[in-house]
Amino acid sequence: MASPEGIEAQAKLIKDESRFINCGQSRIFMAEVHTIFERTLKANPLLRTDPLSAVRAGLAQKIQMKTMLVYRPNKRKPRKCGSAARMSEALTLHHLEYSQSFRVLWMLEELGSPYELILYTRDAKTMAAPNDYKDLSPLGTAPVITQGDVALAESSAIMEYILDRTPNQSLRPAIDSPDRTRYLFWWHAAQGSMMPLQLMMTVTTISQKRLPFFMRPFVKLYVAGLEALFIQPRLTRILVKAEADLATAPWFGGQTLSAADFLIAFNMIVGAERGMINETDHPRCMEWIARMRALPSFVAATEKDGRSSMVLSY
Ligand SMILES: N[C@@H](CCC(=O)N[C@@H](CS)C(=O)NCC(=O)O)C(=O)O
Repeated sequence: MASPEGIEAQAKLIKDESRFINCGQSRIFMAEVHTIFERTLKANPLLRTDPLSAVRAGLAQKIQMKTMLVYRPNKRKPRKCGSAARMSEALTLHHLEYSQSFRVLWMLEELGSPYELILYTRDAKTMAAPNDYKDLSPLGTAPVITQGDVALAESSAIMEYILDRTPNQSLRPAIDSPDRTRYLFWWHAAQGSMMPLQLMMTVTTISQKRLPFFMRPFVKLYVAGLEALFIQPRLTRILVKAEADLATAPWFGGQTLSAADFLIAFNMIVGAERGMINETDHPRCMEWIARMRALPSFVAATEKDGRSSMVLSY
């Protein structure tokens, strides 16, 4: 492990040599600097004795530093989605902390294909995405990716877009695969059925907290009724189905890890962290979460995200 002073010096070094990692005028995220250097040092001991000349020689590139990570976006605004991106243009994931863009980051790490990453922090007061993020995203929401002239929002659209452009990936079962129907079900149920219910829970919880105290008892009653009548029974059925399916095959998409697993992982991890999913009622979901978190791609994505959890606390 490098000392804090060493990391500072290395950060400066990277900044000075920014043409190699193409960070322009942006601030480099310290955690990433540390990671990059630990990896670089491991890959080439020359860096220990003569870091400056080693970086100058372009070794940072030689260790396949596929991801450039900057803290603020460049001011360049891509045009809205619609026109075709050239394959040669880099795909950039604009990642908002504690958001659904974590699932895209995670899948990109699993695929191992090159991408650029720009990190954004939420507005400290409203917890919304910052304005420069909202300007970039067609819906003003996270995730959003850009590639050439394309700016694309919606987690599942983004993931399909990436898979369509990744040769030889195995994250979607083939049309004639016995897993295909199950894959399609969970791919759509994650965003079409489960996430809206989770969002309702989030909205009701946050709004109760923000109400004047004298209104809380009435609203609490209303929300309890809404949860009991509508939200909870639907969520329960989804989780019963998830438990049943995970009893027959290890992944949501069937016998092999699929994009459906990366999509629904966000819902499941949020659910587990908020107590909606637990060991007693959902042991198979919990075991699946543990297996997902053990994937090297999760570790890599967490490192790049720089947060201990993808879940927003409120
Ligand atoms: N269905 C959309 C949902 C996007 C969404 O609601 N994103 C949240 C983060 S989890 C967001 O952008 N929040 C910040 C904001 O609305 O300003 C998707 O999957 O992309």
